[in-house]
Amino acid sequence: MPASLLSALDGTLFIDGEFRPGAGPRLPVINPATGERIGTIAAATGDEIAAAVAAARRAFRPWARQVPRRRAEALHRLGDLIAADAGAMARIMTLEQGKPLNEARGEILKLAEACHFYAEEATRVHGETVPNDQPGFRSLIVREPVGVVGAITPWNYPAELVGWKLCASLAAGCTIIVKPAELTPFTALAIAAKVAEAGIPPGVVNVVTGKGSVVGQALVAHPGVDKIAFTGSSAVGLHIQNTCPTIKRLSLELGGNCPLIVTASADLAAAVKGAARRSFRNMGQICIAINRIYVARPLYDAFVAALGQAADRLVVGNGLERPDADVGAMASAEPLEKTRAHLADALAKGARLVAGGQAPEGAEFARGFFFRPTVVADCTPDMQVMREETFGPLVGVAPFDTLEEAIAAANDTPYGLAAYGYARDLTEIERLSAGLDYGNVALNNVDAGIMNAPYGGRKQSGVGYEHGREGLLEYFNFKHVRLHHGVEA
Ligand code: TAP
Repeated sequence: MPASLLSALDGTLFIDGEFRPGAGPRLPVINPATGERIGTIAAATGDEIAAAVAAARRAFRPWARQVPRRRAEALHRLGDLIAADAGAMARIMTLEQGKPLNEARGEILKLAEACHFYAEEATRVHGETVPNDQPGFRSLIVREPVGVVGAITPWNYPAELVGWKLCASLAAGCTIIVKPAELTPFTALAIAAKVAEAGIPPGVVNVVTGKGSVVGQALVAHPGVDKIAFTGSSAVGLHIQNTCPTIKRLSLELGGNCPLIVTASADLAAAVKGAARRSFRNMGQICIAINRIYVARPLYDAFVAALGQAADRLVVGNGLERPDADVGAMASAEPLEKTRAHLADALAKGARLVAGGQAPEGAEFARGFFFRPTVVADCTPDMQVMREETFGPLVGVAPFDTLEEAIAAANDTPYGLAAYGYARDLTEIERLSAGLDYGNVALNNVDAGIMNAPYGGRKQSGVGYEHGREGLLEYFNFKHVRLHHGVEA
């Protein structure tokens, strides 16, 4: 099934409700677990990008005028179709991204959930009436969709990060042009196939492929795009902000360097379990991955030993052949090289290798981008792993003596996406929740994002929110309608 679906999507763009062969040069898409080419994408040309924007503009007013209930029904249909085909869509994701099949399937099912969540939210968009100082007036605050959205997405969660933008756009009455990452385009095209199947009108959703610096940048520059919804690195997010030639709405979900603090009162076993999950899931290629861990000195040695053992127990495998592996291949050579570089830097500066540190052995790993989950201890603040986003399966650990010191170290970064804490003492819990300068703080758990609460970063981790009512509001303009009706009673 995926082989035929993949060949049907090969080299296509989804514009104005139909798949068309791209006119531009072809770029290869590689299976990161084997190095094999799985297909090609077409680099969208200027004319094709213009056609996608024109289609989205044409579709905008009719879509925005549909009653919310109709848009909600379309999103529910989309969610049902995606969930029904989760197996085939997951195989496409594993083939292009490397994550184990079971995890890819979980991501597809979460995309389906996002469709249903935003379908429900679509019918609950309310306005406000605001009191006036003078009698005979009424002020209405009305929410109107922003217009045409350009969505630029990364490769680590190829379905969800497209889906959050697509579902919120459609619920709000916006239309959208998606530019997925060059590494993982087929998941986005497979979502477009479901959009067509769901009977969503032509032009409401469009997918154009190609290099971000060309195709993504063209969406940023295009006067017909009203909002850019971007998820990716802080460097590219800043570039987009700096190069946007006209005023347009921007939401930027960017990189992180996320700390975990384990206090003296913590449940050690729970903290180790949480640390292993959030440091290494998806091979650490998560914006909210734990990069660095600060542990209260009385627990330090036991924590480091247990985390090393937990990392060693994780099963690395080819995600298609080992659907239940804990982690698969990394998505490309680049994050693997960065992981190796951060590891070498830490070891050169005196860190102690506790687990991992190399690629797994065996012929099955020879041609893919594999690496063992890696723990380094006795880290110091000057090490890259403690300062920069690794975006790979490497975590640094350091001891602390006072909670103030740990919170200060945790906050001493340009990033502000997510932070974690384990503590049982109520005072410590309150100090962590108030003191951590992050958009998401998870205490005694490591799942910082849930669908119905806002998810966004501070500082260099971005502006704007996804998820929750706040995420949907990002796709609206507010209009103040001040009416003089003259009735003074
Ligand atoms: P980036 O290199 O920033 O790429 C993200 C997207 O931007 C890709 O589609 C890329 O296209 C495109 N792009 C590149 N240059 C562009 C330009 N000049 N103009 C417009 N678009 C451009 O990030 P990545 O390596 O794919 O993803 C990893 C990063 O994403 C990490 O920093 C991670 O923390 C962050 N991330 C953040 C979040 C949230 S919610 N905050 C979630 C996931 C990931 P091509 O790849 O096709 O060139």
